[in-house]
Amino acid sequence: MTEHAATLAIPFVPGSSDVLLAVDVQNDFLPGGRLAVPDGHAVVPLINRVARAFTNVVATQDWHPPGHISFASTHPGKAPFETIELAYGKQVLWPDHCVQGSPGADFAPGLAIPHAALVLRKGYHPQVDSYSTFNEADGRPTGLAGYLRERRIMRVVLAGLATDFCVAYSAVDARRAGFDVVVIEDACRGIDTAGSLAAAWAAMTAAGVARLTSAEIATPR
Ligand code: VGL
Ligand code: ZN
Repeated sequence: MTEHAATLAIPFVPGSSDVLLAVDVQNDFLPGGRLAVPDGHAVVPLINRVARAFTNVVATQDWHPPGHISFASTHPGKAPFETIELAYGKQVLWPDHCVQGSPGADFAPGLAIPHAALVLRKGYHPQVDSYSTFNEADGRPTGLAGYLRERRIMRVVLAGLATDFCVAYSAVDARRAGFDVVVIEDACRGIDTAGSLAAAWAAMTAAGVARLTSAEIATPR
């Protein structure tokens, strides 16, 4: 899939057919968390600021049961950041993170998007991971595309953690689902394991994902 991203008018003024998708801004992905994304806390004030320009905001949470298949601790002899082959393909193994109901799964305390109308949780099937907020690793839909279509949303604007996993997979799947897609690049941070960050940007570019910086988004006074 090679498509050219639409040229965006700057300043970018979010409208009623745009949604901001705030991806996995959770304690475990912040410095000090169990799967800390370097500089992950830096996205919080940027997301808070740009979110004020959006009437439609959806927040996502990585939401794993204890003993989830993506946890290295579930696989004897395996260490975090090793990979294994599962029925649905390659799986990176992670430290235990974002366990359902644990403090690490909570939103970052500074995240201020009270107008988020939907909190979408994913990764809750014990045997299936889900980086993408649209489709789990085995392809089954989360329901987000249907929700957005019913709300007459045409364009998905993403920010959050981590650039190379949940943001990138969500952005590419949003394109596949037929949405226009924009990533706010300075409002994301990556994990970057085994070249994942460069691969993610290449996949997003090939899928026709556009990029903006947070300063290019018109924010209300
Ligand atoms: C994520 C690795 C494992 C993410 C979630 O939110 O990007 N990355 N689970
Ligand atoms: Zn996860």
